Order: sequence, then C-alpha cells, then structure tokens
Amino acid sequence: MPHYRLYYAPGACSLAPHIALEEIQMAGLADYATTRLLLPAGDQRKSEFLAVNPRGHVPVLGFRLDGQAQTLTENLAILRFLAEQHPQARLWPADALGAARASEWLSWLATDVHAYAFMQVFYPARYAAEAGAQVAVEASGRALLTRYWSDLEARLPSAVLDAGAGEQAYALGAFSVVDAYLIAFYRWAKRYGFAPHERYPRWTALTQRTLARESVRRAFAEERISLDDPLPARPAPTLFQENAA
Ligand SMILES: N[C@@H](CCC(=O)N[C@@H](CS)C(=O)NCC(=O)O)C(=O)O
Repeated sequence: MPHYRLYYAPGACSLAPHIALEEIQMAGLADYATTRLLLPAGDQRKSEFLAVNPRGHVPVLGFRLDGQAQTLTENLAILRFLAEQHPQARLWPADALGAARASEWLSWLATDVHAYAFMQVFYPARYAAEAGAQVAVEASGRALLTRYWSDLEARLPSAVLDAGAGEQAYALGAFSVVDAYLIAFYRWAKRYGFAPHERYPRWTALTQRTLARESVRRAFAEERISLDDPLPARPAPTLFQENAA
C-alpha cells in the first residue's frame, strides 16, 4: 500500500492535501503520516525543513515511487498527483471539462488569491519597509480579496444552497480537491475579517457541507484548528531584516 508523508502547518494551505490524504486513507487506498511545522515559530526556515524543501513552504508530500524517494511541492501539483494516483477516491473530475475546471479553480486560488492578494495581507512587511507603505500594501491585498470573493461566490453553483442536494452539491458537482482547497481559504477569510458567513451564502453552505465530511473533521482535529480560530499575533519582520537574515 502506498505510504505518504505530509509536511503541514496548522490551518495553512497544506490543509487541502491533508483532507485529500484523509479521503484516500479512509477509502483504504494508502496511508500517511504527518510532520507538523509551526510557521510563527519559523520552522519553515530551519535547516531540517529546508533540506526537504529549500523553498521553505508547506505543503510537501514525501513518498516512494518505483523504489525512488520523491518530494513534491506546490498544492496544485500535490493535489492533482494524489487524485491521479488514487482515481477510486474520486477527488478529481473524470471528464475533460470537469478536469479543466478543477485546474482552473486550483490555479486561480494558488496564484491570484493566495500568492498575489493574501500574501499582501499576511506579510505586508515583505513588500515595503516603511510602516505607512505596509498599511497600503495590506489595503491593496484586502481590496483584491473583496473582489475575488464576489467572483468566487458567483462561480459556485446555486445547488450548493440546496440542503437536500447531498453529494452533488460541491464546487464541481461531486466532492473534489477544489472543495478541500476552498475550505482553507474560507477559514482565512473568516479570520482576517472578511465575514464570509455574513456575506457569501453559497461559499458558506459549501463550507458547511465540506466540514460535515469525516475526512475534513479528521484533518481539522489533527491540525487542532476550527473555523472560529482567532487571528494570531503577527511577527511582521521588516523587509530589511528578512534580507539581512
Ligand atoms: N506556491 C505554494 C505556496 C505555498 C505557501 O505559500 N505555503 C505557506 C503556507 S499557506 C507557507 O509555507 N508559508 C511559509 C512562509 O512564507 O514563510 C503552493 O501553492 O503550494
């Protein structure tokens, strides 16, 4: 049976592959272990982890394939790889258009939403040294995210609002890795004050349906997170200090 190791940080974007691995394990297709990193403690910059992923990011997936040890980074690649290795878990649409839609969602979430907009909100000090400029960077990220959330809400099918729709009422119809990724963003949106539970009924209904899955509850429990976790204190190193480190 395949065995994986997931390097994750609680509530980070690594939550998506964590949920995917739970789905795969619960279907009896593989098992996995985890290594937990605490980002505020700087675990991602420690030499043990940089030896695994010199980019200093989670998620990382470790596994053996054809006798070779592999480490795979990047959510989009990891989610697609897991889904393709375990088609019986049905985490990725089988038809060509559905598959393209899955890539469309994951790519947009990883690049525009995460790398472009959220990073400005998470780490304004990485973009500007001066405090006033950092406020402007964060405001820019927040304005982008507000636009993106409306786009996201409009793209979700109205069927997600139908409490009786059951297993066919996820972002792409059936449950997929897209839903596993979306719930991580919903939690961030909530923590960072975007009040998705008040403003985005489709995204909220989708999140509740996703959260009701056993795999998702297990991943949340192992990461010791909830949708209501408060915002952590922010270390906010300056650009100058980061460069000097
Ligand atoms: N492009 C990567 C980004 C991964 C990423 O930014 N991960 C964050 C957690 S959500 C991280 O490890 N951040 C650590 C840091 O920036 O110091 C992906 O999509 O997997």
